[in-house]
Amino acid sequence: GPVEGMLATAVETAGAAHLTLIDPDSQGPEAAGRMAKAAAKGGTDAIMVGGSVGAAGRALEDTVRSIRAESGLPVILFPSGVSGLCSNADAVFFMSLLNSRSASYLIENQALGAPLVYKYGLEPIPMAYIIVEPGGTVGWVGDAKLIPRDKPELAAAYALAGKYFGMRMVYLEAGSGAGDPVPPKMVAATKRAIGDALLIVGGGIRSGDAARRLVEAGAEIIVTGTGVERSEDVEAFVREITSAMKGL
Ligand code: 1GP
Repeated sequence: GPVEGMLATAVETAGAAHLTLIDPDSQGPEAAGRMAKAAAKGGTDAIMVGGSVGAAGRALEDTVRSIRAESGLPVILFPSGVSGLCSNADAVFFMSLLNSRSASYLIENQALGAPLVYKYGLEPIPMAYIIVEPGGTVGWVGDAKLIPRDKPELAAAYALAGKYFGMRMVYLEAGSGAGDPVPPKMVAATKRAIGDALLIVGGGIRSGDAARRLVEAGAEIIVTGTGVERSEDVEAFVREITSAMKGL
């Protein structure tokens, strides 16, 4: 699809891509639009919209509308369940939380959501979602059997299973606001395992140096949420991350 193709092209041309995560529960639609516009100026490639709690309904739709209008960037939904879908986004990370203990996050929400993805005309981007320690809110909500930080081979095994299921993207998640990002060794082992599938890494990335270390280890798409939300100067923060990680 067009959004997946755009991300693949960004990775091919710049070596890596950057996604800004905006949680509709953290600010109003107008502020979300302003953040997205500044992030676009800072070089982000697309906006992810989602959150574990309260990212649904009217707030979600209005946030997506404002982001698209202000930034001109594609919006990719990052849903925690069926309620994280809406009709005015461009695409959806159609993901399974592979290390969840709960059928709900492995396949049930996906089955209930699939007809809506079709009806809304959203571009589904198949993704293996894997949560690593400490895991944060999403680890708790998603009932994840967290991958220990010193077991890169376990992350790589889940990721390879996702690739064999046909998922074209793998997301290693440390949890929003994590003290430290996913360890570079785990990123490297995972990238070696999945070959041409795209590797997304997020959670706790707050500096250009951190983003660069992860890209050097094999990450192709870097996600930042909290850093953007807390930043006084969103454009400068995003520029720090994107300039450190692109063209390596
Ligand atoms: C959460 O990985 C993302 O799904 C972003 O994490 O908020 O720590 O940037 P941060």
